Amino acid sequence: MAAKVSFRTGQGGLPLVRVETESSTAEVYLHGAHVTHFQRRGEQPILFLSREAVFAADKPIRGGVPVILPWFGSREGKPAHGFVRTMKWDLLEVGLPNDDAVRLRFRLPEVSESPEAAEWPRFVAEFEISVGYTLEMELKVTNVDATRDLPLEVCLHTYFAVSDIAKTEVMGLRGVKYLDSLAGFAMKTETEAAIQFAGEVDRVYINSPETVQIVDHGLGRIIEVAKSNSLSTVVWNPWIEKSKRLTDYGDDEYLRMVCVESGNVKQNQTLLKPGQAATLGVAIDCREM
Ligand code: TA6
Repeated sequence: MAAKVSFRTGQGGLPLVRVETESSTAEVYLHGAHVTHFQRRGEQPILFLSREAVFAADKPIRGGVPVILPWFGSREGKPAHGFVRTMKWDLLEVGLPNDDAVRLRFRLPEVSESPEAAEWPRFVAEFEISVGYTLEMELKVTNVDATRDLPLEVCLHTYFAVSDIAKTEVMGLRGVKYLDSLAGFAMKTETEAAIQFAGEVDRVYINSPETVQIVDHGLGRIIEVAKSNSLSTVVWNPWIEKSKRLTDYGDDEYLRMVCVESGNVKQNQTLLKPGQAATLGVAIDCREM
């Protein structure tokens, strides 16, 4: 079958782009240039989307791939994880390089009406998504301010679907230093070859450029998260108590997801001089065990 791209009205009346290729389907909302769905034909979805996710112009979507910039995490009096994930991005280009791939290129309008954007050095962002047998994403941020340097944290905050968190392991981070968000961002070192989950985990691994694997023993599959120009990896599962506190997230949904996020945050943040750009790439693949 030839690849197909269609434009639809999604949840909350928000516009989305639906992609259908020979091997997969995907959906991307213009709101936040937010990938909410990626699934290979005949397989379980690879991305997790909360059944309680809110689709509204002023709210981030819970699940999929939130695009996080220009800062990561919470900041006093500001929206957590920056302001671009609730902005409407423009779809600039749709490409069909072959029968089994579709390329979408989004651009963030240069200035947002949000007060946070106005005070920030001017920047533009472009987000290219390639949908096929794999899901590949590339986020480019350029400092277009005349004079000011742009302090930049960037992250593709990807929510992955798993069969059962108790049968899930994250591999590839042994020996890597991380900030433990649950211990006041204390610096620790990962000792496990396979990270398992028996409670909330919220860790920012720094200087971690390597590919990370999500081993799903329940589904008998391994999701591979390969990165380019990304030194930070965030691993997060909210577990029970935090799940209950999140209004856009089912109390039991921690059982079927894990976030493995790719970016440059905390000690890996960058400073872009006027005219400089930074590009972050993530490629998501999946194979049977
Ligand atoms: O990436 C981990 C994290 O920073 C967690 O601390 C948790 O806050 C999560 O992001 C979700 O953040 P959000 O603002 O989307 O609710």
